[in-house]
Amino acid sequence: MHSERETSKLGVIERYREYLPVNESTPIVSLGEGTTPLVFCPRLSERVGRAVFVKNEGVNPTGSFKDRGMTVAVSKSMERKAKALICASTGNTSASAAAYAARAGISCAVVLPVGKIATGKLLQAFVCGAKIVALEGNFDDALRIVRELGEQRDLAVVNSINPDRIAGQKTAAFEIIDDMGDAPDFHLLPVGNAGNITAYWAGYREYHARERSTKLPAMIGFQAAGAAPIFYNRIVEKPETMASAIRIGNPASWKQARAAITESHGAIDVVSDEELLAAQAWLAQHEGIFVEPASAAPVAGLFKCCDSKEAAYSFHKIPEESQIVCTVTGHGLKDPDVITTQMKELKSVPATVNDVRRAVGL
Ligand code: AN7
Repeated sequence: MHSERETSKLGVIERYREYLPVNESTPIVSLGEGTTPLVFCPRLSERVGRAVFVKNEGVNPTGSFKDRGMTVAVSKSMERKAKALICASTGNTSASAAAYAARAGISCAVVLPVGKIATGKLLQAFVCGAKIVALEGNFDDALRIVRELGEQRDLAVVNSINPDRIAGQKTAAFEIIDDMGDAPDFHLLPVGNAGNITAYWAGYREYHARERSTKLPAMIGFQAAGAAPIFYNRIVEKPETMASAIRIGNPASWKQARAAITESHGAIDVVSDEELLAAQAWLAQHEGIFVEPASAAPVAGLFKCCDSKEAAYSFHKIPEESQIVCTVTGHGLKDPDVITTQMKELKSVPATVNDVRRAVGL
């Protein structure tokens, strides 16, 4: 049986076709990405004294926001009859590229910094049949090499330097406006290679220009303290953070991120690894949303704005009636090792009601 639509849920290309660089002859490669929940978070809102919503991108088909851009980048690559896909990645891009390549029936190579990819992401690339290259270098080295290979050979580079990726990712801003009826006042998100902050700002501006929203949010990005080139305004040669997704020292969309921050009257700030882990645990325990460490950055950042006078965007600039959206970019299950190290060993109990009652302690 062949149905007109490939999935029961509209993918972002079908939902936002008129805003995307596709035409009749573009073969659509979709896994039903996008249309992710915008979750009002009552306890988070109470803690910071403002209405906070979480845009949960971890529920995309491969568990991260990358799928929005990948459906467009892979569809366009198929239209251009590319021979194969290639990307550098800190993990999520490779998981997404591998899945969409499998869906399209095209081969895919992923170049990854050796030993620095979260387990779940590596498994995803492997199981989808991608050719995995473990590079003796960091993400920035991987991206440099992939760029060169893309120029030399007939390979479609599906990193966010590919404008089709940014075009797809801007649909997240459209969804937020469609759900809320207008843009929020503040939009907080993690920043690594800076493609996503660029894409959101493009999306917000585009909907605003088409009069789908009256407001434009202030864009506030958060980098890991040990990998914060935009915050410190210099390349970081050896970026370090346990949030491996954003372990990036020389972001490709650096200038565009700066423009988004300046034009939106936003800010860029840093959060420490301890703050990331604390925010990850807090969000899981108080709102039931389990995200990977990098994705906890906007929540950690929100707490910093709230609690610290040193924050780049302290709360006196965020009026109490403000609406705040935090994008959480990837699912917590992608990086189980971070949590496993925090877990105590489980002691077993005999299989009797009394033993279980005692162990439950309720
Ligand atoms: C969970 O997969 O760069 O600022 O190669 O996986 O758009 O780079 C991932 C980045 C945030 C940062 N959160 O987004 C890759 C990669 C998660 C991520 C980011 C990434 P950008």
